[in-house]
Amino acid sequence: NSKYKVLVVGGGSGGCAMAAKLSSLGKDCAVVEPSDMHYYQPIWTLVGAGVKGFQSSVKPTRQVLPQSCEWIQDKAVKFDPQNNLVELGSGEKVSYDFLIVALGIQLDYGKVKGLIDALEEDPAVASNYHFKWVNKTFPALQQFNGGNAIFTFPNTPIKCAGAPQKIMYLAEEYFRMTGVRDKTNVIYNSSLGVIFGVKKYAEALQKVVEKRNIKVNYKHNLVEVDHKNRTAIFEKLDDNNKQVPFQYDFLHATPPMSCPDVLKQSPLINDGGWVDVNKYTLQHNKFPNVFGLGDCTSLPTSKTGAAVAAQCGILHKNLLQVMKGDCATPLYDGYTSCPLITSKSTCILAEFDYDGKPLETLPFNQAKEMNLTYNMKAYIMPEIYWKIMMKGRWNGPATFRKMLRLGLIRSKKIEV
Ligand code: FAD
Ligand code: UQ1
Repeated sequence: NSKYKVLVVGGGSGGCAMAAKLSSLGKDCAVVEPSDMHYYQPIWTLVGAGVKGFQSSVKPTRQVLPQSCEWIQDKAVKFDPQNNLVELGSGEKVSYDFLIVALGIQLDYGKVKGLIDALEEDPAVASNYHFKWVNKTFPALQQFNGGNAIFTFPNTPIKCAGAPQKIMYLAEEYFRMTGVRDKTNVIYNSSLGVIFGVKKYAEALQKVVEKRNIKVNYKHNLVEVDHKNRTAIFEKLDDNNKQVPFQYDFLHATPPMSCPDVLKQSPLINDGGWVDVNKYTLQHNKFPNVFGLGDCTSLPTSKTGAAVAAQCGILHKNLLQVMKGDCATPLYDGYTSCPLITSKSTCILAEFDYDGKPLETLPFNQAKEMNLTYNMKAYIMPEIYWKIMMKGRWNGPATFRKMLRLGLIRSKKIEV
């Protein structure tokens, strides 16, 4: 049985970036990651819309993980933090001095009755959230010939809370291009009661749905798909969960999500079911040699890769301090970002903190649909991800934000 100074469990966006930051530890750092392939999930929105190829989202894990660290290609099946042990699928137990938990969020497609069958069998049902089913989205849009195009948002926290509506805007634009928009109802059925959680961007998106003639039904939660009858059944959360059927001709489903089962069964989670970390330091609330990162954690911010980037910088500093025997002091402000693509050439770039206060990088109003922010999302972010973040050198845009603000204050363009 092996032992490592730092064990990282999960080698996705967060795990891989942290392993790169810790490369000076050499083989004293190991990453437990079962998948051969590493996916840049944020580009799946554009894969679904036929703008980017799926291949642009994939690289072999071996190429993405730093060569310095040990890659344990297996999954964690049990966490035993009292004894500093993680058990692997192989039965091996790995011990550690410090643990970073970065397992991401689990996609619970099975919780919607008939959804997996529909995704497997009905060409008109797709889901950008899964590496397999994201490849169905564009062919389904191409085959669509009018009728009801329905987009769903589940009744759980999800990663990238903007993604369920981004694909809708791209599809709506595509339907206009292919000439079927006139005979199409574009319908957004969301479990939430608002279009977006931050007021500034919600107001802007509200205008977008109105301008684009999109029908939004709030408090509608997808519970069943009967693909043989092309019917999606929603429960109305504000009307005693009354079930209402919707006929669909295209369905984009965002599945319910939760913390991975292996964590739910461990002592690492809180009552809400997420890895129980201090929201400022990312250190575990019960096990001080454990840190949590990204989508599997209790951090009360929107779950995104951009948030993970900012968290990595804080976690790294705090981990080094705790390794030296000091307290964790650098504090995470909850920074997160969601590039809300509204067409093949425009984007609303939401950036905000724990309080839902906008924390915008660029020196102009990012709630406006802009081509610049679309280009950042489509062309610059993937480069930042593969070439900077995966090398351990991207802690989010805070430095640029501060530099730009300072520059503008000096030239008296903005007041503080
Ligand atoms: P992940 O990157 O998901 O990594 C988790 C890793 O853990 C995986 O590699 C998995 O194989 C591994 N794992 C799982 N179980 C085990 C186990 N038992 N043992 C060991 N390893 C395990 N973010 C943005 O910032 N901007 C966007 O525009 C954006 N758009 C998105 C669009 C879509 C369609 C999707 C799906 C996501 C989008 N995101 C976006 C979100 C972003 O991809 C995630 O928030 C980010 O990847 C989270 O990083 P993570 O390290 O927490 O989890
Ligand atoms: C970001 O940092 C990031 O990580 C690389 C993303 O991709 C996952 C993003 O989508 C965004 C928007 C950011 C934030 C960065 C800037 C420059 C606004």
